[in-house]
Amino acid sequence: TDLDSFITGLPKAELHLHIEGSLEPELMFELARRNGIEIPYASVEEVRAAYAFSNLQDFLDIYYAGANVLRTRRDFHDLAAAYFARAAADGVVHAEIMFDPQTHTDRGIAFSEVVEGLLSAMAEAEAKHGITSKLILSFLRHLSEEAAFEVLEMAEPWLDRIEAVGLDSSEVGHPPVKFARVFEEARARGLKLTAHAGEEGPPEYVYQALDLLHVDRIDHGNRSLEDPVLTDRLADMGMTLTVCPLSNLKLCVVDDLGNHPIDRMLALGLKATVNSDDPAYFGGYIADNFRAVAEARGLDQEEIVTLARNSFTGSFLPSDAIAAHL
Ligand code: ES4
Ligand code: ZN
Repeated sequence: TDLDSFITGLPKAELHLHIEGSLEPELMFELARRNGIEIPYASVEEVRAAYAFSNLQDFLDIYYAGANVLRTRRDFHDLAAAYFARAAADGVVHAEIMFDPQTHTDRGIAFSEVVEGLLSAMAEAEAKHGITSKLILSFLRHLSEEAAFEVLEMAEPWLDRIEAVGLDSSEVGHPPVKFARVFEEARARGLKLTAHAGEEGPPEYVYQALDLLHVDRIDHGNRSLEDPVLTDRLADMGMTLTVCPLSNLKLCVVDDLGNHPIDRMLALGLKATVNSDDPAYFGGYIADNFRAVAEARGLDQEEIVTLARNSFTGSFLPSDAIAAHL
């Protein structure tokens, strides 16, 4: 359709993507076979049928189990290569991808295997698809701050190839303040900062991400809208929110895409972007997210263009590269 080709043809940056969340069932089976691992599913259809979630934790349990098939540098390369090919087809020209090292190092996989596999796929994607990319090392917030410090130390030899740190996993009960010191350390090392906040957690967690973590971006941020003072502050400071519509639907952050706040966010002056989060689990890549929300909320071309433009101005690219994309 015209809307499809308009969305796909619009150059976009993806700012909120968990690479482990791009593991499609077909590749999960291939890696299980290659690595001699048993998985609790008989078919791709059975895997997809298991992807019905009523909240974030429901999803996380299945997402961490799925990641068990990822073992070698080649596996991480193949995972990311498949994502980049799919993203390129959707008109993504720049991607800032999160990875969860603790999901792998806690299973005995070396940090070097994970990061070298991802970096080689990133270099290949630039040559093959012209996609530029950056890595965001995300700490698992259900684990301790001490464990996060250990990851940062493990990452030391690669810090020149890691753009930012992030904070993900189970939000409620694990407020940003728990990671204030490790974020301070990351900032001192010149890393950019982002954190999931206000996905399931209250507006208070968004305040903490701003005031205690000093983040450069907020991942999700939906629940900020419950607090008009916070909403005004985010708008005034030009804070980028990396919103993920199909994720919001699948994790019951919104009950229906017809009630998704994406256009209300723009109308309130918030710098919202559209992203895919965990596309293999939530039913779509970035163009699917744009299309779903454009149809459900009746977005006009100007709103769609604003969302795409925000993805570049909200990226961690240097200002000359941002200008070249606008
Ligand atoms: C995640 Cl949607 C979401 N929220 C929090 N943590 C995550 N890790 C992967 N996807
Ligand atoms: Zn996320």
